[in-house]
Amino acid sequence: MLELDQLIHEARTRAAASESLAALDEVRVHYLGKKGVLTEQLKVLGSLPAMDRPAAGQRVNRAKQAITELLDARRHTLEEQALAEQLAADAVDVTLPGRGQEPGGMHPVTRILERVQALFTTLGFRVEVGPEIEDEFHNFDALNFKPAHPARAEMDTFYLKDRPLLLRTHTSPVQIRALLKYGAPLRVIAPGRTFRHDYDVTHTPMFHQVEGLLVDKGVSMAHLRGTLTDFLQRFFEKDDLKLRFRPSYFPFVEPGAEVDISCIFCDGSGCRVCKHAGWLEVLGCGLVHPNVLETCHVDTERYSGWAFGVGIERLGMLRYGINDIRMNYENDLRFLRQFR
Ligand code: 2NL
Repeated sequence: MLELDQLIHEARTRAAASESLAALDEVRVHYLGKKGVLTEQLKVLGSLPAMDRPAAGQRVNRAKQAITELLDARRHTLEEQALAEQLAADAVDVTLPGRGQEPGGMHPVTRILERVQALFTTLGFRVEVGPEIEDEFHNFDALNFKPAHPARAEMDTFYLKDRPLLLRTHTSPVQIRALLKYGAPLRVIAPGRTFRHDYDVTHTPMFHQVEGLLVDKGVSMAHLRGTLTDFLQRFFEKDDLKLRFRPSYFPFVEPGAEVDISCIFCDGSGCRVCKHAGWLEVLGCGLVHPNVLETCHVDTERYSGWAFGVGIERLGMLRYGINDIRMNYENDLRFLRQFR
C-alpha cells in the first residue's frame, strides 16, 4: 500500500495551489474520483490477508476523510474569495451624484399656438377644429374665390387624386363650417395645420395658422383694430407696441388689410430684421365679405363680422428670433433644447 500520510500531504499541497474551483475539482477527481488514487487503494484491500483488512481499510478511510476535509476547506476559501470579488465589482457608490433627468419640452409651434388660443379664449372666443382634407366648396367657393382664382391652381394647392378634395390652404374652412353650424352671433378661433406648395427660408409646405372670426351686430373696423391691438400687445408683452393697417386684398374680406407692428427688435428705429423699415408684417384681416356671410345663411342686414389670419411659425420666428422657418421641422436637438 502507498504511504497514506505522504498522500495526504501531497493532496494538501495541490489543493493549496489550486486557484480556481475548477482546478480544485481536478484534484478531487485525482484522489477521490471513480478511478482516483484512494479508490484504487480500497480495491487493493481484497488482496490483503483477511486479518490485515480491517486495520488497512480504516487507514484508507481516514485518509479519504482527511483529504475530503482539506478539499472542502480549500473550496470554502475559494468560494469566499469569489464572493468577495463579486461584491467588490458590484459595489454601488451611493455618494455619487445622480445621472439627472432630461425632460422633453414643448415644441415652439405648440407653445405659440397655445399662447394665441389662451389670449382669445379669455375674450370669449371658442376654439374650433376641422378636417385637414377639405373640399373646394369649404376651402374656396364659400370664401368668395372666383372659379379662376390663381390660388386654386395646382401650383399653390395640393389636390387629392379625387378632386374636389384637397389639403386645406388655410383654416378658414373651419370657420365656414362653424358659421353654418352655429349661425350668428359667433366668436371662433380656428388653429391648425395648413398646406401650400411652397418651400424656402420663410415657407414650408406644411405650416400652422390661427384664424379668428367674429360675427355680431354693429361690428366695425374700429372693433377689429382694438381687438388686434390688445392681442398683439399681450402676445409680445409690450404695451407700447404700435400697429399699422395697410389696405390689402383677400377675396373673403372687404375692406381687407395687412397689419404691421413696430419692430420688436429695434422699436422702430431700423435694424436687419425689419430691413430698416421699422415695421414687421404679422397678419392679414378685414371685414367679412357679404358674399361669405350670405353663403353661410347670415342675415347681412342685421349682422356684420371681422376676421383675421396669422401664421404661427411667423409669430414664433419673431418671438424667439428664429431665422429659418425650416428649423421647426428638422428635429435638431440643439434647436429643440432651447424650448424646455
Ligand atoms: C393672412 C390672411 C386672413 C381671414 C384670413 C377669414 C375667414 C373667414 C371669413 C373671412 Cl371664414 N376671412 N379669414 C381674413 C383676412 C385675412 O388671413 O395672410 N393670414 C396669414
